[in-house]
Amino acid sequence: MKCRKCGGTAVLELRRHNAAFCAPDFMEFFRRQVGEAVRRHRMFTREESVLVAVSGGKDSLALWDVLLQEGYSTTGLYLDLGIFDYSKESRAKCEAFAAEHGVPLLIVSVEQEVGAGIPEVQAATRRPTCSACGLSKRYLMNKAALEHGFPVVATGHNLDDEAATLFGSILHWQTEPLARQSPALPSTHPKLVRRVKPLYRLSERETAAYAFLRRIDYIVEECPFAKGATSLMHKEILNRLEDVSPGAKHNFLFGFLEKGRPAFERLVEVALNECARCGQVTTGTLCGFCKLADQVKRAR
Ligand code: Q46
Ligand code: ZN
Repeated sequence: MKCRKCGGTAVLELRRHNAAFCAPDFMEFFRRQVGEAVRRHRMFTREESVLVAVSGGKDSLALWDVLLQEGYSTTGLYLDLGIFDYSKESRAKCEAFAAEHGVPLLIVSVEQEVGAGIPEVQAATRRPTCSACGLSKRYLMNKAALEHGFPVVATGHNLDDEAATLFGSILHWQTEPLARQSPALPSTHPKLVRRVKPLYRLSERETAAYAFLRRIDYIVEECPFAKGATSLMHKEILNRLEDVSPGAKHNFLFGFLEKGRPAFERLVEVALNECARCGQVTTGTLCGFCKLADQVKRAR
């Protein structure tokens, strides 16, 4: 197998691009894909400070690494979810990465903000764990960005994550998530910062290869609550499709973004208010996070 660019020995074959690359040319390809995502969706400029949400996993640390290499001004944000040893280890990976690169890392603890870590929140609210966790993460990312003056939060979602989310939303024809699914969500309210996903053009296999080649020390174990999650099943189904038809995932997601999403956007119109208690954006009177915190308080 030869590298498409230099003709040297390739280390990675990318069937959906009908190409193979040696290590340096693959990393160049990876950086270019991130650059293309940032430019195409006007995610952020070189003058802006970007808050990068990091979980200690390969995707978010690879994202932080690329943005640093490309000279963007970044700060990491680690949300401590209080999920047993998984949170301790993932936090240590983020702290080590920040120290190694001499970059700032903000740490926000869910326990301090909600009154309990995610496992107790789940027990108190009887909501599916990932739903309580996802709600808390979105809220705390936006809050941290507002408090520290960041106009934009970047997350490490990759092509596989995005295609699996799309697949799940389509299975149930969830119009609101379909209207919102985008590599770059603009700020539609002064208290809502932009949310962007610069890795959406790169597959999980590619971010893993990048992290490996860059010798990034990340947490390999998954969150214990990820086991049996439907999103993993959707990923598996899409991987089987990809095996027999390279490029299927890419076409599925990119086709939707180009042709499907605009139609859903027109269907959904939401009026945004400020939460009566915390002042963050909500569609009701009290935001979902404040309701969650109330439930936790009552259960204690
Ligand atoms: S951290 Fe939270 Fe994930 Fe764990 S509880 Fe579910 S949503 S699986 S990315
Ligand atoms: Zn609130």
